[in-house]
Amino acid sequence: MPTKAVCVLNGEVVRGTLCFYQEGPKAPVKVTGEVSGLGKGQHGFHVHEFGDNTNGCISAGAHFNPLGKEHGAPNSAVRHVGDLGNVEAGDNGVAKVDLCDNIISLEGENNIIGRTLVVHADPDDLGLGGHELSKTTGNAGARLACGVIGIAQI
Ligand SMILES: [Cu+2]
Ligand SMILES: [Zn+2]
Repeated sequence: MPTKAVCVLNGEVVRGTLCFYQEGPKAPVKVTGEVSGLGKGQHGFHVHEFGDNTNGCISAGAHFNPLGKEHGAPNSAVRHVGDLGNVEAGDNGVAKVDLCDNIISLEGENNIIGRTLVVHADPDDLGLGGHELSKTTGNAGARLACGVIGIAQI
């Protein structure tokens, strides 16, 4: 059975809606949608551990990392489950998202439903920046907007 999930990102300026679609248990998850209100360029894009926005995006905790790995690029063998890399905004501040990921899932151990999607102020260096935060957060800076990933209507 295919599964669908949705996330509405809410920040002071940054907004967005993302859809998640998975054909079956072992299939990749397709992520599509749009984020607006961004500065031009790349912005870190991750699933964080908790679906908790009590004190804003900071309550979402660290990157979703059930296997205790280091931070990395989406296509790296070493990555957090929640590491989706970057989204890139154009001159108009809008990032179109259209990616497919083999690690996140909408069921099982890597299930992201009920966790928080975060868009950051800065680019995610994908673990390669040599900064003290590169191996934990990609040094992606402040959390501009976030939203809990929930089960979508069919
Ligand atoms: Cu993040
Ligand atoms: Zn990470």
